[in-house]
Amino acid sequence: MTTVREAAFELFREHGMTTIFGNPGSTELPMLAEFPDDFRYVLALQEAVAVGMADGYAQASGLVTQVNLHTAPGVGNGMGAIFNAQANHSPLLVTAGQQVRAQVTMNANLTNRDAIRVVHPFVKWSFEPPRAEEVPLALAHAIRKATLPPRGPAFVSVPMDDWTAEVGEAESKHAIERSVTARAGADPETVKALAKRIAEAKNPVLVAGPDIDASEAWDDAVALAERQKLPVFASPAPGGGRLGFPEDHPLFQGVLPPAIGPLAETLKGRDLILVVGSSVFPYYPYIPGPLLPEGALLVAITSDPDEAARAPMGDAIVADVGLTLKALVAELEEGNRAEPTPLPDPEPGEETDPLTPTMVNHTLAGVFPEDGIVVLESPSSTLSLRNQMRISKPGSYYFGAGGGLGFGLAAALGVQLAQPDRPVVCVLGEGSAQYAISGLWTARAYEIPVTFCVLRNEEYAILKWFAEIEEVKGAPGLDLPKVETAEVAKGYGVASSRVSGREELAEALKKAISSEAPELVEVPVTPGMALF
Ligand SMILES: Cc1ncc(C[n+]2csc(CCOP(=O)(O)OP(=O)(O)O)c2C)c(N)n1
Repeated sequence: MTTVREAAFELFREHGMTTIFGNPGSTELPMLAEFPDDFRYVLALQEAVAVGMADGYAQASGLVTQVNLHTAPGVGNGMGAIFNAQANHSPLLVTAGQQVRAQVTMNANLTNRDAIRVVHPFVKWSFEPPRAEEVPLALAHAIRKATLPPRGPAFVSVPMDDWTAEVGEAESKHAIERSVTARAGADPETVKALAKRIAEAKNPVLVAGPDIDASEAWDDAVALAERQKLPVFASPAPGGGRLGFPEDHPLFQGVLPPAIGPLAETLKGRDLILVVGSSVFPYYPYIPGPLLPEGALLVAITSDPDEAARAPMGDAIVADVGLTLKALVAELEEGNRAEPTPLPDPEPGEETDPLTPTMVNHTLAGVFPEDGIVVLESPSSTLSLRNQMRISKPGSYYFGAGGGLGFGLAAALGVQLAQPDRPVVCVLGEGSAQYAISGLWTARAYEIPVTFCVLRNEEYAILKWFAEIEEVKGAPGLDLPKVETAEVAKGYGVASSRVSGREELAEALKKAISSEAPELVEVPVTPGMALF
């Protein structure tokens, strides 16, 4: 006989889930008892940070990742980050403790009274096993749900007295040993038909989305674009949590605007729009217009049946992105279209005092290591960073596709833990940094050597920009004077500096990037949007 806890940890081991993120309470202690030596527990001081770290770790490692939360209030604190993980297609096993079974019906203190419903819209599956013996089976089920396409969070609530219950072989051994694979290619006839459409199109375009990166299919996307001389756009930035195509490639034409009208306008004159690994489209804000330019056909390849079903226009093929790209390349001959004009080199403009966000991103690009990774949450300068840095290696860019702030700082820690040999630079607006600021403590406590670059513009710049678009006048709460992020970092034990001028910034970034400890560099910048 073995206990639920022994069976669960064996199951986690089997799936490589030996890093667990969390914030514990009394209801979670029984799970953590006699914590095995081959596991590591990463403590966050607030649950949104625990979930955000797990999200970054899951995406950057490709492993389903557990985050353990404290019954109802812990789950509540983590909800915004669970929403983000769903948008990021991040495979998470979210677990939460529950009262002992004998006290659930009477709703004793800390009972998660409707545990299954609380997280419901943000997870793929939500469950509380009816018997302690079924906990390993439920965890195995959730792990599979999280990893099957589309990947995303799944939730299990575990009554705290379950962990010491005994389970027999029937409930544990088979659950642990099973494997389920789901990389399914598209129907060969469908691929042939699409290849023919591409070959015959006069002015086709490829839109590369985040799931190309998650499917490790950069080479296939490049092979397709090069073979058919397809101009390539990145899917709109708000939903583009990862990059699907090298942004310094001569065929790369930029990031699509995220609103309906401007997006269709950008693709004007195209007769075939092939969207790969993205929803169609992650629109925001609402700027109406035609969904497609006149005369254009759209075909999306996605592993997410929901993305295929909810798209307002175009055809869709639900299949593994990488396998389908490979199959398409095999069907296509060299195209002889004229290649598009490459994007001009990024221009940072003049050095100002304070620096523009564009100059900050340009300076970062100048000192950025070959194998560096950017985690970005600086809303008003997202496009500027993309343009100035032109990131061109897979697995090198993470951005919260859900739009819930707090992802950036937390996810950077998870990404760094998953990729310990690659330098991680986390670029944050000073407003965004505050949503997960206690993550700085985790960075210091676990010696996670992320470089945080915080842009201080003393405002919620992007909201002022939205206010203009929405014709909102006189809204309060959009200014952010005197948030001393560098000082706050010191309080958490993280070395920090406040710099001004290009040279000082470059030096500080170089030092922080090469340091084996986390460091934070705060740089005052001009207010307003930075689009280039
Ligand atoms: C959890 C959450 N709360 C609020 C928002 C709304 N919001 C979007 S951008 C933004 C301002 C971010 O400020 P900052 O990081 O300083 O970036 P800036 O716009 O100045 O570049 C806010 C509050 C959000 N996206 N997520």
